Amino acid sequence: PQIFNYTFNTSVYKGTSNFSTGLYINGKFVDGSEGGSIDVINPTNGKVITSVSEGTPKDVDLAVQAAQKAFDTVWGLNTPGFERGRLLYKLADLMEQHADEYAALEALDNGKTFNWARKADVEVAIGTIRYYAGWADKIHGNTIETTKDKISYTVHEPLGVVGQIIPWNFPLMMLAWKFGPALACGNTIVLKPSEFTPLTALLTAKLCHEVGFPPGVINIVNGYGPTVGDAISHHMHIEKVAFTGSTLVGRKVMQAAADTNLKDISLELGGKSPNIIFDDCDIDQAVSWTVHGIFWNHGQACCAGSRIFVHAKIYDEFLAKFTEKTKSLKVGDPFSPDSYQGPQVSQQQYDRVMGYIESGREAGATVHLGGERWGNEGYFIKPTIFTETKPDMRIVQEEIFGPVGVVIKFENDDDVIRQANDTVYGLAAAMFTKNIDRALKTSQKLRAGTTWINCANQLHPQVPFGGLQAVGVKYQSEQAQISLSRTVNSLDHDTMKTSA
Ligand code: TXE
Repeated sequence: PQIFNYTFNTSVYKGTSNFSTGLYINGKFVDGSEGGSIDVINPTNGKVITSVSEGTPKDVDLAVQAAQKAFDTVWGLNTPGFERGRLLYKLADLMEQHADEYAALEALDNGKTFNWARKADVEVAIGTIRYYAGWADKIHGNTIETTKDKISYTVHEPLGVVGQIIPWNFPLMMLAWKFGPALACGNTIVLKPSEFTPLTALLTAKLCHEVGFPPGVINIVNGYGPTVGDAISHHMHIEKVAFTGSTLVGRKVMQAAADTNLKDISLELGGKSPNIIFDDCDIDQAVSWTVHGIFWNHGQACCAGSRIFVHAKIYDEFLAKFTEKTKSLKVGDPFSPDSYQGPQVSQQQYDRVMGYIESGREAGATVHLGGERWGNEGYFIKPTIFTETKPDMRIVQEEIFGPVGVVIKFENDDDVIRQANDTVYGLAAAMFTKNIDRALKTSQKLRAGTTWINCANQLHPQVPFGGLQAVGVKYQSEQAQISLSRTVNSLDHDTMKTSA
């Protein structure tokens, strides 16, 4: 396989990257069985950065065989939890040494800004691996009294070989969310990164090799969804698939499980999260978090607060301040220290988001701000605000997954709860109010896995993340979770620091 050898010479990061672009199977970097390759595109200018080896269903088979052998001989019940934890801690430490390089690769490959990648994606990824390292030797069963003469006991056992299919919006963070729990529990892995953003997964394969995970414990097969992803979800010897991506493909993964070995699945599929601005909030704080809620990561976040409900009494004031703050967001080069927003990840996503903007216009909504491309190369879209929408418009109902928010007026608490719950999704919600009673009552009535109060998009390894309805189910743990974050935080956009 080829070596990716790249020198970053930017104002925020100078350094080199050097790793194989092959598939990582059984502890070795190899070419795909048919010798194919996939171009990796820089979304800032549409040019090819490098290419990676393309995997095939046959390579998935080889990876599953290696993973099964590792599970049966050197991992799973053969390796005590503290040893699995030790390797995971070592991986986290090594990732930390490469933190800036990781952020630079995400900026290059995905288009997210270096600063946000460093403070959010990379920090959360390292924190996640460390968090699960700590769990590895603390997974216990129960003893259960039955009759006078007997007891029963339960043990938690790893499943075996697990498949993991991840998207392009948080390439490293999604990998960490999948790797951490699976490895801590003793499973072996066949992971497919997104064909759009494979680079940080390949750097991680190199680091896992250095850490000394036994061959076969971790396997990475680059490739396309309909070939490699499909082979993973249909594989008879994969016991579980953890998938994050579109609802369309989530259904296919579920169907494939039903058609084959009824493997376990976890799906995390997206959202259209409400962001509620009550009339008793601190407006400046609400504006700041609302901007972060919808425009962070260029709107490419499953929990993005894309439906912004504002109480009629403060609608005009909020909209004016929200507009002003949005106008101040700097769009541009992901490596520029003052950029807030870079390009969308791909031509495909650019077209998709622009299509939604067009559909909003055609349906009669008002483009209050933005609504057009930024610059003349790459996949940049100006932060966009729609007003005067109707509840059944596609821009109100469907996940746009771009920097596009809709601002909707409401009259009272019942009205906003009804509107907020008028969705097939149920991943997250945010609200802004100084009244704790209202906050807690409203959060109980919202159909959302996570509710943020006076903050938004807060992700912590120790807090569960998952949702209801068509979002998908069960994440990070085997139990469905609802969590309410009741912290009151403020956000400083310039330093990107949050404080309690
Ligand atoms: O996702 P896909 P796309 C949503 C978001 C976005 C839309 C489309 O609304 O605009 O989905 O994005 C793999 N069998 N989210 O088309 O195709 C694919 O290779 C098995 C929300 O890029 O679902 C990639 O690795 N796997 C989401 C992964 O699925 C298949 C993040 C996700 O890509 C496959 C991403 C198949 N038949 C998109 N076809 C979130 N929840 O954050 C594709 N894949």
